[in-house]
Amino acid sequence: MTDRPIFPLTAAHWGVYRAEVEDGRLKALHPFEHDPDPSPIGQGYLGVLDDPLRIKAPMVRKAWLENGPGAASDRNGDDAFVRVSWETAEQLVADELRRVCADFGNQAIFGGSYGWSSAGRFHHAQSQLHRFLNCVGGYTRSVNSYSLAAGEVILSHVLGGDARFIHAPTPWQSVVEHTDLLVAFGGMPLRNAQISSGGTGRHRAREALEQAKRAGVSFVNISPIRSDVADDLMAQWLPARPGTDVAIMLGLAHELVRNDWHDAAFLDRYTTGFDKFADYLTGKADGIAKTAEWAAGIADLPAGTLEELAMRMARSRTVISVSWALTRQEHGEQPFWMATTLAAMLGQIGLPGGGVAFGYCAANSIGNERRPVSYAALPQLENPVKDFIPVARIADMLLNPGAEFQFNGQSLTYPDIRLVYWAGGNPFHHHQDLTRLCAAWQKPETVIVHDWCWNTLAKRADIVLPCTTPLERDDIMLTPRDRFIVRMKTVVPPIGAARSDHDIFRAIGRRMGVEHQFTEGRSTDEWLEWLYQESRHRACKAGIDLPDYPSFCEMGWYETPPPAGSADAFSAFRNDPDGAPLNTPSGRIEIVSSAIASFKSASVLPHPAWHEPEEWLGNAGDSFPFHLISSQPPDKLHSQLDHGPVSKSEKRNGRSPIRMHPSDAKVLGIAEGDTVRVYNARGACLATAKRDNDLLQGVVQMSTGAWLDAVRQDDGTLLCRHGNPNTVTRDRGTSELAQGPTAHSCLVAIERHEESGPIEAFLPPIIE
Ligand SMILES: Nc1nc2c(c(=O)[nH]1)N[C@H]1C(S)=C(S)[C@@H](COP(=O)(O)OP(=O)(O)OC[C@H]3O[C@@H](n4cnc5c(=O)[nH]c(N)nc54)[C@H](O)[C@@H]3O)O[C@H]1N2
Ligand SMILES: Nc1nc2c(c(=O)[nH]1)N[C@H]1C(S)=C(S)[C@@H](COP(=O)(O)OP(=O)(O)OC[C@H]3O[C@@H](n4cnc5c(=O)[nH]c(N)nc54)[C@H](O)[C@@H]3O)O[C@H]1N2
Ligand SMILES: [Mo]
Repeated sequence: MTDRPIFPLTAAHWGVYRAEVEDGRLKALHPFEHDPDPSPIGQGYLGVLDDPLRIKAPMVRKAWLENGPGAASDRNGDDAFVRVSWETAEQLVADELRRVCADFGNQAIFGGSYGWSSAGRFHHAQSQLHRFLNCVGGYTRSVNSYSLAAGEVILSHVLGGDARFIHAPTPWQSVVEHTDLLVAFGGMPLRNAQISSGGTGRHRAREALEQAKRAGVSFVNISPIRSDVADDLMAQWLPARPGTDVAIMLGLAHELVRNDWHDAAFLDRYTTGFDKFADYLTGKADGIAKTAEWAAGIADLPAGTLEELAMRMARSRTVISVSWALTRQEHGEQPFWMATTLAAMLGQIGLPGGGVAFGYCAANSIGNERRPVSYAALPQLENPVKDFIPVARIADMLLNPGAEFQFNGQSLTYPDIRLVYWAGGNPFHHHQDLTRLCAAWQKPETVIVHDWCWNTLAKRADIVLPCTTPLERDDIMLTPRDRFIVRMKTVVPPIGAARSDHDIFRAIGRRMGVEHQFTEGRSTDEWLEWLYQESRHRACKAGIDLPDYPSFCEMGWYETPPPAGSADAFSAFRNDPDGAPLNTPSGRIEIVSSAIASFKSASVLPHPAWHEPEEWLGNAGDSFPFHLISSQPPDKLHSQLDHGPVSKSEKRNGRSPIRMHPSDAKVLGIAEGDTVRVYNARGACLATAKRDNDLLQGVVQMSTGAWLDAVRQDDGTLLCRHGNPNTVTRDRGTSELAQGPTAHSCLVAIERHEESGPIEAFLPPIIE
C-alpha cells in the first residue's frame, strides 16, 4: 500500500474536500473519502483564488470618493475604482455609518444582506454583518428566503411553522421501506441535491433514490421537464404546463371525492375546514367543479391520466413531493397548501412512507435524518430597529420609501434607505427584473460590499472590502442537516490584503468604539473553540456525544450517530393529535386557515385555490409565446464560481445555454449552437441554443448564475450578453401573504441573434 499524504480538510455547501497545495497555491481538491457521490462543483475553485478577478485590496468607487455619498450614484458596473489602504477604508466605512445613523437613524441602513456566502459556522458573512450592525444600533432586516418564502409563510398557517415539517420530511429510509408511489411535482433533480446549506459531507440522494427504485417504489414526475427525475428511476412523466400544479392537485382531489376515496375519518380528526374546501372543490361555492377534466384542460394533460393517477394514489402508500420551485411563482403559497390538503385527503400523513414532503433533492439534506440538536452560532445580539421587508421586496423598498404594503396580514411601510451593506450574497444574481433593480440601486447614497471576487455586485458598490475565501481561514462545518462535522483548515494564506469578514468588522468596530462588544474579547481561535464547546454541550443534552475540542481538531472530522426512534416529523401528531398538537390556532392541519380568513384579503381565499396566473402558457399570445424556467445551475451554486473552470466548461460560445424543444427551435429557424435573444418587455439576454427533447413544447429553460454583463437596449431596458435570465423575470410578490419571489412565472419571446459582440462579465474594473 502506498502512503498517500493526508491533505487538510475544507468544506463547502457542495461538499467536503481534502486540499492539496503546491508552492503555496491550491493544486487539487480531493473528495472526502466518506462521500460516495462527490460533487464536481468544488473544482471550480482551481485557478480563481488569485486570478485577475480576485479583489486584493480595499477599493472605493472613484466617483464616490471624489464626490461624496449620494453623488454620481448610477452604479452601472462600469465605474473605475481607487485602491486604498485598510486604514482609509475602515475610516470611510466608520464615518459613513455614523453619518447615516446620525442624520437618518439606523433604519436607514439596509443590512438584510440575503445570500448563501460560504460554509463554515463562524465565518458566515451574514451573521457577522448582523452582529456588527447590532453593535452600532441596528438595521432594517429582511425575512424569509428566496428559496421558498411563500412556502415558509403558508406552512406557518397550515402546519404551524415547525421547521421539521418543512425541512425534515418523510426520511429516505422510510420511503425505501414503505412507499409504493412517489408523486413529484416539480421533479427531484439530483443536480440540486449536490448542495446543502452549511456544508455536506456525504451526498446521499442518488443512493437513496436508487435504493427506493430497487425496493419497488414507482415514481411520477409532474414537470415540464422530463430530466427533473433521473432516467433510471423510470418515472412516468406528466409534462404539465408550468404554474398549473394546483389545478392538477385539485383535479386529483376531486377524483378522490367523486369516488369516495378520501379518508373522511382522518380529515375529521386531524384537519379543519374540509367541508368549506369541498364546496369550492365541487363547485358549490363558485359554480366551477374542479374535476379531473377541468384540471386536464388547464395543465394540458389527458383527463384519463389524472383519473388513473388519483386511483393509484388512493390505493397505494403514497408520498407527495412538492419542489420548492413551485413556491417561486405567482400565488406560490398555494402549491404547498394544496399538496398538504391532498395528502390529508389520502389520510397518510404521519404514516411511514406516506404523506407530503417539501423539496426532495432541493438540497442533499432533504430526506436525511436531521440531528435533533441546534448547534451554537455566533450570537446576533438585539436589533433595536423593528423595520423589515419580505426578502424579495428590495427593489420595491428602495424605489418607494414611505409606501405602504401588505405582508401576511399586516400593513407595513417601506423605510427610507440611505445605506446598503452587503456581505455574503449577490442581489444581481438573486433578484428578478434586473433593469428595475438597477434603477432601485441608484437610490442609496452609499453601498458597501464585502466579497472576494469582482462579480456583478462588487462592481456596483461604492466601498468594496476584500474578504477571504474559506480556503484561507480556519472554521468548523457544523450543521444538524449533515451527519459529519468537519474542522476546516486554512489551506492557503489570505490572498493580497484580504481579511475574514470578522476581522474586517473588528477593525471597523475599533474605529466606532464597539470592538469589545463585537468580539467579546475573543480571538477567532477562541470563538471557534467557544462555538464547538457550546455545541458539544447542546449535543450532549440531545443525547449526542461529541469528542472534546482537542480530539476533534486532531481527528479533523467526526461522524455523529443517527437520531434514535422514528424520524417522521408527523408521527407524534398522528399518534396523539391532542397531546402533540400542531402549532396552528386549532392544533390541526388548517385546510381552512382561521388566520388567513381573518386577513379578509380580496385576493387570497381562506382555503387553497387555483388562481389563473398573469403569465402562463394558457394566455401566452404571439408576442411572448414561451414559458421560461430559470432553475438552479448544475455546475455551480448560484453565481458562485461562475468564473471558475467548471462553470465555464458548461457555457456555449461563452454564454449560458438555453434548452428548447427541437420543434420550437425549428419553427424559429434556430439551430443547435445559435446565439439567440430571449426577451420580453422587462429586458433581454443572449444565450446559446441547445435542443432538448426532454422539454414540453413551449417551455424553455435557462440556469441562473451567469454574471450580469449588461448593456442598455433602445427602450432603456437591460440586455445581458452573458445569459443572466433575471433580466427577463418578473419582480412581483407571490401574493400579499408572503410577497415571495416569482421568477418561475415568466413568458418570453426568442429570436435568432446575428451579432454576438464581446462578453465582459469576467473583466475586472479599471483600477486607478
Ligand atoms: N431567476 C431565478 N432567480 C433566482 C432563483 C431562481 O430559481 N430563478 N433562485 C433564487 C434562490 S432559491 C436563491 S437562494 C438565490 C441565491 O442568491 P445568492 O445566495 O445571493 O447567490 P450566491 O451567488 O450564492 O451569492 C453569494 C455571494 O457571497 C459571496 N461570498 C462567498 N463567500 C463569502 C464570504 O465568506 N464572505 C463574503 N462577504 N462573501 C462571500 C460570493 O462570492 C457571492 O457573491 O437566488 C434566487 N434567484
Ligand atoms: N447545483 C445546484 N444545486 C442547488 C442550487 C444551485 O444553485 N446549484 N441552489 C440551491 C438552492 S438555494 C435552492 S432554493 C434549491 C432549489 O431547488 P428547486 O426549487 O427544486 O429548484 P429549481 O431548479 O428552481 O426547480 C426545480 C424544477 O422545478 C421545475 N418547475 C419549475 N416550475 C414548475 C412548475 O410550475 N410546475 C412544475 N411541476 N415544475 C416546475 C423545473 O423544471 C425545475 O427543474 O436548490 C439548491 N441546489
Ligand atoms: Mo435558495
